[in-house]
Amino acid sequence: MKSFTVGEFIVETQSTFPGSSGELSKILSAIKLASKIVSHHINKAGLAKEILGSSGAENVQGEDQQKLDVFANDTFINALSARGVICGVASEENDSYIAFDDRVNNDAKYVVLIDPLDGSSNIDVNVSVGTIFSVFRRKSGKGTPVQLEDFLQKGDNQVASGYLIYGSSTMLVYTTGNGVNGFTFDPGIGVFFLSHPNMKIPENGAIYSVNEGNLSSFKQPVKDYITYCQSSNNLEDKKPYSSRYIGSLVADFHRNLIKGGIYMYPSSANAPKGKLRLTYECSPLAFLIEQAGGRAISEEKRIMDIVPKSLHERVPFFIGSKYMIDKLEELIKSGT
Ligand code: AHM
Ligand code: MG
Repeated sequence: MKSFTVGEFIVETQSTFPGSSGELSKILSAIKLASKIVSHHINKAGLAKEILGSSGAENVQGEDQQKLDVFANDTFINALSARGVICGVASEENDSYIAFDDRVNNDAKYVVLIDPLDGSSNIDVNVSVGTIFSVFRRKSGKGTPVQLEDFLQKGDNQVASGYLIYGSSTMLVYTTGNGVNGFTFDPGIGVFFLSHPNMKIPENGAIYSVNEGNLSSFKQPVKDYITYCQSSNNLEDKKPYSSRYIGSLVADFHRNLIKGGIYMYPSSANAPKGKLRLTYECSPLAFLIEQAGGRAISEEKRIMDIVPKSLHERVPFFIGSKYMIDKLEELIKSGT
């Protein structure tokens, strides 16, 4: 079988997008370049003390920014603006969106939303982290300054989404609405190769991923679902599910995508809307999981149906294998 690089794969599949102008390919190419730089930096983190630790600043949500958060944010934004293919970007690390107002960028039709380094508090302990991105067609007219409404679109409007996982190897996993494909980075050659074509999440799984430290303040149906996961009635072999929680969303998601499982970040007393951000984390992963045959909900609603009211809005988040989400939803709907 021919071993495709990301670039070759994009060219090969471009004909499946009617009216394709090559702009989306250039966006993916910018993301690919930035991810190689970030990946290289992350790999050096244990050796270079100037890379590790807090930058001393907080982001808009009052969370401590790591030095690598700032580095990854600048690297992705610079790579995206340099290509002249998007008119603006919104990042989890910035208060507001950035409008690229030079003429070339202003004529572009896409915007990007990005979480440049998710799970960055794990870097100091050598645990996998990730980058999550999503691409939308702008609503405002070409040639005019990008508007907030361009970024506040429901997940169903996504043109592409994906993530980078900086793990035992670095991988790019993305969708443009035609299935999900995964590419593994070969650091010797500096190229991503197609390693996981047409990824599908198993319809059922045996892994649940949730921060159980918050269990006492979850809503009753979620508590009941966790009890169900821990019971001996789940699988044909009558064993409880395994609990696996890294605390790094992309890593937990990636494992469950491959093996089958459910990831949950429910609402709790301290976090009435959960922790994760609809725009930068939940929507892009929801697009991916649906393309891979799974489901993503926020209690009663499908994630992809929710129109964000603000850039940094949080939602309770449940994502994974179809039958596992079905079971959770059944408990939520019956209001146990
Ligand atoms: P971040 O965007 O500030 O990195 O936070 C998101 C991370 C996710 O990667 C992870 O799943 C979650 O926060 C873990 O939160 P908790 O420590 O509350 O379980
Ligand atoms: Mg994040």
